[in-house]
Amino acid sequence: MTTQIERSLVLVKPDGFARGLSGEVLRRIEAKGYTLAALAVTTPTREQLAEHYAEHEGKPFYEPLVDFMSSGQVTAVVIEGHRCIEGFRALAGATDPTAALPGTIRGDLGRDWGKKVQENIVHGSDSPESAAREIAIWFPNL
Ligand code: IDP
Ligand code: MG
Repeated sequence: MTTQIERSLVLVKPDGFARGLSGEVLRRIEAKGYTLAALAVTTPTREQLAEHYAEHEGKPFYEPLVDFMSSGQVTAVVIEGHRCIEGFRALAGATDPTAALPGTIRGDLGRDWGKKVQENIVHGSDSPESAAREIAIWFPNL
């Protein structure tokens, strides 16, 4: 019997990419012990983002979120390791960077800029189902 090693989709969002924080995010992922299965720098299309953020369609921050996420380059990463979905969410910290605890990516590196959407450095899948769906969007050939 083979054990399925868990995978998660991580994005260094345009704010993090523009600030040169891709390396710092990758450093924390690798220091935690997860491995990298795929890596790409890309400027997301609105179509890609509509798929990726389908669950948020209709929410007040949805349009600002798509505007923000399509505003520049991102680093897209597939990480691997047992319970890496939960583990990366813990590394990332709370969605609101002001509330995110020091020690987390968002808590250490992010802040509120008074915009309609929280710019919070990273995305991480929140369940195995989301991870499979999101990995297919960003890495269709994986
Ligand atoms: P997550 O990224 O922590 O999983 P989600 O609820 O999936 O958070 O929201 C997706 C993204 O939308 C967040 O990372 C953040 O950039 C933005 N966002 C979520 N909730 C709000 C909000 O209440 N106000 C502004 N932006 C938000
Ligand atoms: Mg989410």
